[in-house]
Amino acid sequence: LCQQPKLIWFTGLSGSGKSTLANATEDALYRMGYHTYLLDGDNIRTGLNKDLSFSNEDRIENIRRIGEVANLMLDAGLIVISAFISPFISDREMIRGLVGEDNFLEIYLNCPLKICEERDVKGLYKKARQGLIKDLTGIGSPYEPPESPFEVVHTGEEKMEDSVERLVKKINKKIKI
Ligand code: GGZ
Repeated sequence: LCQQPKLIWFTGLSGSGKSTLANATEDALYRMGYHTYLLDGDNIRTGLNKDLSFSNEDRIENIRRIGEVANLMLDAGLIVISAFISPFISDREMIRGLVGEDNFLEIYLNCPLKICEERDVKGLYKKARQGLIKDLTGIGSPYEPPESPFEVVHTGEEKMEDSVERLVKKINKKIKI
């Protein structure tokens, strides 16, 4: 194997930039020759987990299944990147335990709710303020930030390219042989 399999776990609010950053990070690692796979809403919540809602119970099940899938991919030797809100500490800690402490690189996208709400790419925050969505994370449903993540990115302040460069350097030290 020419890489050390790791699970790079992005967590943060909707609109904090998880997908963008995860995609750019994967791109950079791929160009460095690493064999990567990105798990995100586009390939999980539309397929494997399309039966799940945004209730607490279903979010827990969502993250549990993603953890199991990621763990299989680690067995296959991949660098796995995931981009889910994953709002609960207990679920993220469960995955850390599942894949092993050393293999779990938790990256917290720390972005004020106010900025996520101003971006409101999908109009979800507006709908939540109108009462049309009751369980949007940050409004009607909690988000528990990591206590000691591998890295924190202030996506409301730092330029995306700078964040990616910093992350990739730090990740590279953990995955290179
Ligand atoms: C949170 C929601 C909700 C509710 C739809 N709460 O910004 P997006 O749109 O593209 O990404 C969000 C995505 C969150 O799915 P996750 O699987 O990452 O969530 S969790 O880890 O909590 O299970 C958002 C959209 O789905 N979305 N309704 N009520 N996000």
